[in-house]
Amino acid sequence: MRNNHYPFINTPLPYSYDALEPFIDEETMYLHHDRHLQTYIDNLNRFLEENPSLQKFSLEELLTIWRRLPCHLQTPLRNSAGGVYNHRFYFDSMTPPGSSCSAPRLFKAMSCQFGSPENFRAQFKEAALSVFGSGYAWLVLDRGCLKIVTSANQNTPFIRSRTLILNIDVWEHAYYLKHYNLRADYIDDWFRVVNWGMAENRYTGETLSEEFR
Ligand code: MN3
Repeated sequence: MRNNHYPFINTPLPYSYDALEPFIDEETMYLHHDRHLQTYIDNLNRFLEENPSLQKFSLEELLTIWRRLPCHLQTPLRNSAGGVYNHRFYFDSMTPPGSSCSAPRLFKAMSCQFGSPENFRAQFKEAALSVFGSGYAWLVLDRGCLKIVTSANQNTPFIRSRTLILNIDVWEHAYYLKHYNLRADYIDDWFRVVNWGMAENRYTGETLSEEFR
């Protein structure tokens, strides 16, 4: 189900709440999707109710136009639209363990860019660990180069020249129930459920339009 315009609804996860066990636990997935993401969706809808001239924009458009709005509207829109986009992207970036397709072209590019997929993994983990407080680590394609970037809070590294390929939510609510304060263990477990097929499609551009739900 695609839902990319006001009024936003919380589309179901593409797998069951317990599908990522034992790496990401059912309760975390339920709370993260049905409570945390729902709150961002509610906040975004409320914001757009109060600002009807913005209702015509898609989620991605909202993430690019916020800078042009009056100051007092920028932060609430950036937080709520970013919270919806980043979470959907995160949930779509995972798949039940053992079910992922391969990503031959992406892995080849990783080997060129980072030396090897293993080096990519180490650098990505380091970046995800380096986020102070709440935020995300991302793998992006920026003008033909794979890059690892981080973002704070619900900011999105969403600019025209970039293709977003993967993200990991490192807010504590993403892992605290199972991994407590051990973010490194959560990152290792996240790597066990990465949807490499989705990442490959994003990298090659095959589902770009589908992403814009
Ligand atoms: Mn979250």
